[in-house]
Order: sequence, then structure tokens, then C-alpha cells
Amino acid sequence: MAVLHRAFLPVLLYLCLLQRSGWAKVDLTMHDGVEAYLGDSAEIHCQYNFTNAEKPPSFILQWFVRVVGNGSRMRIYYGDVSQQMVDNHTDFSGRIEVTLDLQGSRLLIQDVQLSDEREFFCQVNGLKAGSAEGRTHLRVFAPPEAPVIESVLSGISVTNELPSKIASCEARNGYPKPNITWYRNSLPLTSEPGHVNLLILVTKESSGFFSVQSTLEYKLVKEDKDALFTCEVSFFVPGAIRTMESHSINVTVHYPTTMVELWKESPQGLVKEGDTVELRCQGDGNPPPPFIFTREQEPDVELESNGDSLILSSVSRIHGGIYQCRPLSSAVPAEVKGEVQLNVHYLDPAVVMPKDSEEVLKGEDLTAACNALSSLKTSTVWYKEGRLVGHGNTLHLRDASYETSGEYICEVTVPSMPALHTSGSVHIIVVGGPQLVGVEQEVHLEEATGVIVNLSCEAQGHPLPSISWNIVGTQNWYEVLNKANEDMMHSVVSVKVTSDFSALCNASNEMGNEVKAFSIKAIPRVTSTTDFSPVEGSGVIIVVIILCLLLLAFLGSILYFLHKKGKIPCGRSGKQEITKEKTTKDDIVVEMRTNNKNEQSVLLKAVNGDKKGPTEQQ
Ligand SMILES: *[C@@H]1O[C@H](CO)[C@@H](O)[C@H](O)[C@H]1NC(C)=O
Ligand SMILES: *[C@@H]1O[C@H](CO)[C@@H](O)[C@H](O)[C@H]1NC(C)=O
Ligand SMILES: *[C@@H]1O[C@H](CO)[C@@H](O)[C@H](O)[C@H]1NC(C)=O
Ligand SMILES: *[C@@H]1O[C@H](CO)[C@@H](O)[C@H](O)[C@H]1NC(C)=O
Ligand SMILES: *[C@@H]1O[C@H](CO)[C@@H](O)[C@H](O)[C@H]1NC(C)=O
Ligand SMILES: *[C@@H]1O[C@H](CO)[C@@H](O)[C@H](O)[C@H]1NC(C)=O
Ligand SMILES: *[C@H]1O[C@@H](CO)[C@H](O)[C@@H](O)[C@@H]1NC(C)=O
Repeated sequence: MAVLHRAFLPVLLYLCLLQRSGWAKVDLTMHDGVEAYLGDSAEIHCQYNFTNAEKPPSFILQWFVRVVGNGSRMRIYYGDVSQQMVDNHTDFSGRIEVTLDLQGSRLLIQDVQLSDEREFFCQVNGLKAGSAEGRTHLRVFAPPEAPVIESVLSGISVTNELPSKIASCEARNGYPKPNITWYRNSLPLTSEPGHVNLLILVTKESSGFFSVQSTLEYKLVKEDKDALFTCEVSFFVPGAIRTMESHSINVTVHYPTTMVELWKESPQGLVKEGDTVELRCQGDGNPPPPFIFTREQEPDVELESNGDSLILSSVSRIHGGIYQCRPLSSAVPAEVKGEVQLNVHYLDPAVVMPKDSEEVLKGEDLTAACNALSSLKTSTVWYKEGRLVGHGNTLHLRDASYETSGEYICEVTVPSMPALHTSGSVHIIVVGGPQLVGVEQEVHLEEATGVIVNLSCEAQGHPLPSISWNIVGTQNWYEVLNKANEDMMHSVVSVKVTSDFSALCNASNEMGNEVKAFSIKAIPRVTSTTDFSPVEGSGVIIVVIILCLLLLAFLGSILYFLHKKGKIPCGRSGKQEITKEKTTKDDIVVEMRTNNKNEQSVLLKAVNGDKKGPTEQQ
């Protein structure tokens, strides 16, 4: 210090001289405050000039800081014309740089610390030129870490009377103290007694930072289940206020059940016996309460369920009815319940009347009925041998014939539920006397002697008829076939024709008998014109006439041929003559002839009895 004082002496003297020589005065200004980020460098400016100074003065410039704790101040820098130095052993030793001239000084603080937030003094002592001092406050800023929000993990009930803690938010290590604001769906929450409490805990860390923790206590309502909560930290930075928002959280809100719904989950559509049915119950409460399932007719019998679903496996019609579910909670009023009606549809086996098999007399009527009990509308159709024979549950069989016999199948279906179907059958047997197959009751045959004829007799009837033969006129016969096929009896006898004989086929059963007579005329074996033998008399005559006509036509054509060769003269005039002559005789014949239909006209003429020779015609 001694060295310093010795150096100062001439300066002081000089300044004193200045002061004496005029109205000298120092004018000094500083900004009120200087702001800097932690770790950055800060510049503090001190502007001054010397008014009325005749020449640039000699002066002393010193920087001081306010000591933290007591109100005193401490020099950190000294400068005059001869020397500039930073004081040793202060908080700023090694961190500051000072520049100065006649207009001002600049204090540059590097690596600004939180402890640098204090008052800085700039003191100018111009001796005779006067002295002045200015001060400024250095403010240091450190943005906090991003806010961390934490929701309460457990659900919170709306029935709580006081606001409950729903989340907390912390912003750590900021400087100066940051603020925390809460938002619900982007709208800020303010403290509101009985509804919103904001509890703030500020911690000053040993490092000097502030950590702020805010707890939000909130009285939830059901609608808050969809609300999003966020917290926001706001903090000062040089010249501004900045904010940082947390991510958003939602709250598990517990609220009582006020409504319950019960429905059939599966199967879709109608339910039939044998199905597995799942009923599901759901309420509007949170958390979903366990449910109890009951049936309306037995409200006290709890059905075994699986939380919110009731499984009824392989249901039958007795499972039909009203099912109910309600929350298993005494807090929920009894009328809060869900209901569903379960209808189990069924189709019982078809019952056919008459049963199994039924006999009906030939010619009589029979009505069969097919009924299957069902919970739904049914449709019945009847089949016989794969053919559709009737609609509806009754089948009317009128005037039964042997064709009526057979198995009748009724198929019952449920149009609204194709999975349901059943069928039944009845065997109808038509009972009656024998009925011979074929139209004729009497058969006349002419057979060449020596030929073996087969006489066939087929009869239908129930009971099965038996066939007996009675053959008169020959012993030379034997039965070659005697076959029964259901209601059909077939018998064939082979007879060797030696002379005329008659055969009687008698088909009989206990209901009656029917006979078929054969009479065979033996003809001596000449030609094999046996084909014509069965033809009746009138038929033979026609054939004979046709043959005669053909013969006549043949003769006519020969004559015509001869005439053409010139044996018989015939001119155009001649032809006309003949025609004229003919006209008078027979109109039809003329007409036909002008058409030159030779053969036909010949035939007609013959039929009409014109026996004129072919020569005349031409
Ligand atoms: C103020 O504190 C500093 C150091 O902490 C000390 O050197 C100084 O003497 C104190 N001043 C007063 C007036 O107590
Ligand atoms: C500060 O210390 C340095 C060396 O340690 C020395 O040269 C200087 O003179 C000291 N300054 C003051 C003001 O004591
Ligand atoms: C914090 O809140 C206080 C009181 O509302 C307000 O004066 C201050 O400016 C706020 N600080 C920030 C950084 O927003
Ligand atoms: C609300 O919270 C639940 C469970 O924590 C989560 O699954 C859901 O995605 C959240 N919803 C929103 C909008 O954050
Ligand atoms: C008659 O029937 C027998 C046995 O079916 C057969 O062998 C024979 O050829 C038949 N005779 C005639 C002429 O049809
Ligand atoms: C046919 O047979 C039945 C029963 O055997 C008999 O009663 C009936 O008289 C017979 N009829 C003829 C025409 O032979
Ligand atoms: C010193 O000079 C006068 C006149 O020139 C100005 O009006 C002042 O503002 C100035 N003061 C400083 C501190 O520069």
C-alpha cells in the first residue's frame, strides 16, 4: 500500500490544482441494472466526463461490490494514470477485466456466478475536477430444468368431500425463483377454496438455485376423466419472461355407477337350444364394479358369472326369460340394473300321425299329419320318393291307389332359423284286391302249331296276390316265372301250341280276385304271317282293299306305258274329249286328274266304284 500511496501523490496534487483552477465537476452515469445469464460474461459500463476541465484530468477510478451479509463494500479494481490493478483475494480476482479512458470504464465479468448478483459501484475521483459515484445492480439468470409432472397413480373418487391431490410438478435449479402455473385443458387454474388448492414449496439449494414444487389439489367431477392437466414453469431471463410446459397427464377418476346395461354378446341373432350364450353387463361407473347376475323369477339366486359376462352353455328352452345384472356395491341404488330377455328357440322332433305305417283301403281317403312343436313359425313339406307331394302339416291322400303306397317323409323347417329342422315319416300301405296289369281282360291269339307261347300275368295288390292258372285244352304247359316284387306278383307260363286252348289267370288275395282270360287258336303252320293273325276283321279287309288298289295302279301304269309307245293313239284333243266325258260322270275324279296326281286319282276312282279300264282314262 505504501508503494501505491507514493505513486498516487503526484496525481492527487495535480487533481487538486485542477480543482483550484475552475468550476470543475464529474458527470457520471450508469444503467440501473445489468442482466446476464449464469456462466456468461457481463459488461458493466460507467460513463463519465469532466465538465469545465481545461485539460484532460488525472483521476482515480475504482470498482466496488457490495459485500454479501453486511452492508459494507469491497474494492475489486483500482486504476489511475500510472497503474491499473485487480484486487487480489476477492470473488472477482481473475474473472474481471477493466478498460478505462476519459469517457468511461467498462467492467467485464467473465463466467458470471449466482453470487455475482449484487451491487457494483463505479467511483471516479478527479480530485480538483471533482468526484462522482454510480451504482448498478447485476442480475443473474439461470433457467430451471424442464418441469416434471407426476400424477397420482391411484384413482380418485368424485365422492371425496375435499380437494384431493391429483398431481405434483417440480421445476428444479432455476434462478431467480421460477413460478409454476397449472392448467386444466389449457385453461389456467387458480386457487379456489374448496375446489382448487395450490401448495407451493420453494427450496433454495446449497448451490444457490431455486427448486419449486407445486402440488395441485383438486375436487374432481366425473367430466374430469377426460381432462388433461399440465403445469407450466415461468422464469425470468434477461429482458423477458419465458415458460416451459410439462407433458400432460390425465387422472383416473372414480365415479359411481348410475346406469347399467345388459345385452347378449353372442351368438348373433336368434338363439336356439344347444347354443352357448354370452350375456355382457356394463355400467357407466369407474372403476367397473363386479356385477351379479340373476334371473327375474329367482332374484335371490346369484348366477355364476365371470366378472361382467355370464356364460350359459348349451341352453335349452328353460333358460329363456329375463336376466338382470347389477353392480355388487351397496352404494349403488337397487334400481340401477340391466335387463335382457333371452328367448331360446326350439324345434321338437316331428310327430307324424298316423304313426310308422298305416293301411288304407284302395279307393279310400287318408289324411296324415306331421307336427313339430316349435317356438317359431314352421314350414312343412312332404316328399315321396324324393318328389314333393304336399305343403303344410297335413297331407290329404284321396282315392288311394296302389301308386299311393310308399313312404311319406315330412320335413319341418323354421324359415327364420334354418339351423332348426326335423323330419318324420309314415309308411302308407294301400290294401285291396288284385289288380291286373295291362288293359285287356281277354286276350285272343292265333298261334302256329308247335310254337311255344308265353302267357304273362302280372297283378298288383295288398296283401300280395297269388296267381293260379287254369289251362283248358292242353297239358303241355308249365310256369316259367313266379316272382313277387313288393305288391306285384308276376307269373308267366309257357305253353306249347298243339291245338286250340284257353287259359285263365286268376290273381287273388283275401280282398278279392281278378281274372284274365287267354284264348289261343292254333293254326296250321304255313307261312310266318302270324304277324297279321291278331289283327281284327275290319283291319284285314282294309289291307286287302289297299293291296287290290295297288295292283290296279300297277296295271294302269303298264297300260299307260304301252300307250306312250304308240300302241294306242292319244292326241291333245282326244284327252280333252275324255275329260269332258268324265266331267259328266264324276266331278271329284276330274278335279283330281287335272292335277295330274295319277296314282291318287286312280285310287279314288277305284274307291268311288268307277270300274272303267285304264285305257279309257288316258
Ligand atoms: C464485512 O464482511 C467482510 C468479510 O465478510 C469483512 O472483511 C468486513 O470487515 C465486514 N465489515 C463490517 C463492517 O463488518
Ligand atoms: C496481487 O498479487 C500479485 C502477485 O501475487 C502482486 O504482484 C500484486 O502486487 C498484488 N496486488 C495487490 C494489489 O496487492
Ligand atoms: C411469479 O409470480 C409472481 C406473483 O404472481 C409474479 O410477481 C412474478 O413476476 C412471477 N414470476 C415469473 C417468473 O413469472
Ligand atoms: C390417460 O391415461 C391412460 C392410462 O394412464 C392412458 O392409457 C391414456 O392414453 C391417457 N389419455 C391421454 C389422452 O393421455
Ligand atoms: C318264354 O319265357 C321263357 C322264360 O322266360 C323264355 O326262355 C322264352 O324264350 C320265352 N319264349 C318266348 C317265345 O318269348
Ligand atoms: C279265383 O280264385 C279264387 C280264390 O282261390 C276263387 O275264389 C275264385 O273262384 C277263382 N275264380 C275263378 C274264375 O276261377
Ligand atoms: C458529459 O457531457 C455533457 C455535455 O457534453 C453531456 O450532456 C453528458 O451527458 C455527458 N455525460 C456523460 C456521462 O457522458
